[in-house]
Amino acid sequence: MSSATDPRDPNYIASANESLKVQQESDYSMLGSMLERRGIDIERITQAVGRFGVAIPSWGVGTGGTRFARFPGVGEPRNIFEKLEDCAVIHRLTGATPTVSLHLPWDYTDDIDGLRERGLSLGLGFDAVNSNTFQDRPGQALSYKFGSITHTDAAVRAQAVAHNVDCIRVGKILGSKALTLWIGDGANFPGQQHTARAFERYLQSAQEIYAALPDDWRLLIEHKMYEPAFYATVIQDWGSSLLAAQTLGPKAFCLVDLGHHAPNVNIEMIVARLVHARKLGGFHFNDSKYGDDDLDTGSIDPFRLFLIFNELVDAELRKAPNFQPAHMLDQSHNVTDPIESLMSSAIELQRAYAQALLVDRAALDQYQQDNDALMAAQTLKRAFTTDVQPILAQARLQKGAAIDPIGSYRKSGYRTDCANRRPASKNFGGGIV
Ligand code: PSV
Ligand code: MN
Repeated sequence: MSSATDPRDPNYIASANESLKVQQESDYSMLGSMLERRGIDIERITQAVGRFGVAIPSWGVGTGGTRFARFPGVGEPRNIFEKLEDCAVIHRLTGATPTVSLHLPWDYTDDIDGLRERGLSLGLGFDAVNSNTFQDRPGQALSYKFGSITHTDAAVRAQAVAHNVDCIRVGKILGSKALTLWIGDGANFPGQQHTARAFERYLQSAQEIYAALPDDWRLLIEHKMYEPAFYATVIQDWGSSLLAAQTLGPKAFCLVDLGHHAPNVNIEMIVARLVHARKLGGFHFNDSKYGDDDLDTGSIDPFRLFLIFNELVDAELRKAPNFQPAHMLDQSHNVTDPIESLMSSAIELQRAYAQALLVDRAALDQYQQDNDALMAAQTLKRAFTTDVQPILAQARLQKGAAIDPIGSYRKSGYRTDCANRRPASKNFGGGIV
């Protein structure tokens, strides 16, 4: 595609910004004056937002599906190199997604060095590597149908452990610093599995994986209440996850995927407790209405997202020990262009972060101290209802990204160009779990 319309080209972005700049500057200065009256320096918030980044899941740039069907999108990436290309578009336009999180074996390539180089040349780094022992690969010796690292058969466990160790090998070459361990192991029927022994087997296998971690790596343990196991999952909630992280040692942390809880669970409370335990390792951000819906972040319940960020900002400001959560998206896009959904989600995270930074924490403390429930709630609402859009756009503008990422992307014609360059493939990797 010509550089004049290539969304990865800084000149294209600069020209797309040209017509929006005057309005942006006026909106930004108006918001700046309003915030000044509240004792807030807008530039400080803009700088913080500019530093916020979230990793793109490599599997997120393809069209997802449900258990019923998948309707492929046009111009989908067919391999990890093409996925990186799409991730670069997202990062250039938003300035908010500097890293990619890989999923193996979906993203296996013989050319890991080449992949690292390609990432570098596109301005992308690599975040946590996700292992996959929840499905079988063609030619695999033993099946994961009845579990992987918690399987009753030691040989299956060894195979699954070896895969995780291989993920560390790949991640080391790429410059990753974490392995995310999510397993689908569990039971569909009461009695199918000895629940205590399954957890003991988990710890035993996880210890072997943990032993292979370099000193500067972290193991991120991801829990999920159900699916694909519909009666009991081995690491079903943050309790099991925390027990495992505490048993394994200082390099093990808990990862919170927003879609992995029972309906109505207070996720911000879980976040606060994990911060307290010094074991909050990171997030898989997405949104949901019913279960693990993997909808775009902030699309269903932006207030919940804000409340999570309220806990994160609180922890950041009081310099909570061991607090360095990894931010990653984990979404499935069935009816939208994945690039647009991922851009929108990255922006929603920055929005929630900016809003949480606006909370008047001194006032909130006092209201809490005085048991003034109404004013405490109002203090949060005041921050949440502030339209921070000009801050988000300004942070992008300052980084050479787009004032209007989705509008600029649409005008560029990138997707049509991909449709021409990437004929439809039936073999796009990535299931929906
Ligand atoms: C499981 O539902 C999950 O959230 C895990 O993070 C997987 O690695 C990912 O989805 C993709 O299937
Ligand atoms: Mn996840």
